[in-house]
Amino acid sequence: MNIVILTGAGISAESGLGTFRDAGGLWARFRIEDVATPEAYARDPARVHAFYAMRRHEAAKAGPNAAHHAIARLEADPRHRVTLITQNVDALHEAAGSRPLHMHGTLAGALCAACGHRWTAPLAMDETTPCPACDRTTSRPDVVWFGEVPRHLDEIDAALSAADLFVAIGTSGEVYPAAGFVELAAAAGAETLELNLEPTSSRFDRRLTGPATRTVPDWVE
Ligand code: BV8
Repeated sequence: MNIVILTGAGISAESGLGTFRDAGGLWARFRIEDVATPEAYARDPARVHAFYAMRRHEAAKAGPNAAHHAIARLEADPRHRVTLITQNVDALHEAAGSRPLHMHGTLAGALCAACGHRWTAPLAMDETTPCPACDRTTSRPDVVWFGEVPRHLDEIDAALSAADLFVAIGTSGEVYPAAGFVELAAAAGAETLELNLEPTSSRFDRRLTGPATRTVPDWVE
C-alpha cells in the first residue's frame, strides 16, 4: 500500500517542542511578520537569528517520542511504500530512523543569503556568523519562511497522486500548500485519515483523536 504521511508540530509536542497555534504556542509569543519572513530577516536579522537560535537550543534537548518511532517501524514494513513529509524543522524523525522530506527546511541547516552556500548551522549561529564560502555575514537559517517556496514539491505531488492512504498527524492544516495535500490525495482516490488531539476539519474520511504518542502507535500496530 502507498502511504503518504504529513506531520506537523503536534507530533513533536510530547517531545517538549512548542507548537505554533496551540495556546501558548510560538505564534502566540512571536509575530510571523517579525521572525518568519524574508522581509523580517532583511529588516532585523539579529531578531530572526535569536528566534531560531532559541529553537535550535530547544530542539537539541528533545528526543523522538513513541509517535516518531512508530512511523519509523511502518517505513520498515516491506508491505508498504511510505512517503514521509514533514512541515517540522526539528530532526526528531531522523533521530527515530526516518528520512523525511523536510518541505519547510531544517533548523540544523544554515544558508548564505548572498551566495547560496549551505552548511550545518552552529548552535550559536547569529547575524555575525560569516558564510564559510564567501565570508560575508549573510547567514540565515535554512528554513522556508512565509512567502518562500516549500521544497520537494515535485516528489510530494508524485507521492500524493499515487497514494492509497494519506495520513495527517499533528497539524492544524492552516499553512499552504501542505494544508491542501488532503484534497490532492482524495482527488487521486486515496483514503484520508487525521490523527490529532482534536478534529481540525471535516476534510478527512476518518480521524483518530488523542495524543500522537497513543494514536500513532495504535494506528501503526
Ligand atoms: C508559499 C518555517 C508560494 C520554519 C513555516 C500571503 C503572502 C505570502 C504567502 C501567503 C499569503 N497568504 C497565504 C500564503 C501562503 C502561506 C500560508 O499558508 N499562510 C497561512 C498562514 C495562511 N504559505 C506560504 O507562504 C508557503 N509558501 O505559499 O509559496 C508557493 C506555493 C507552492 C508552490 C510555489 C509557490 C510557505 C509556508 C511555510 C512557512 N514556514 N515554518 C519554522 O519556523 O518552523 S510554517 C509553520 O507552520 C511551521 O513549519 C509549521 O509546521 C507549520 C504548520 O503548523 P503546524 O505544524 O500545523 O502546527 P500548529 O501549531 O499550527 O498545529 C499543531 C497541531 O497539532 C494542532 O492541530 C494541535 O491540535 C495538534 N497537536 C498538539 N499537540 C498534539 C497534537 N496532535 C497530536 N498529539 C499532540 N500531543
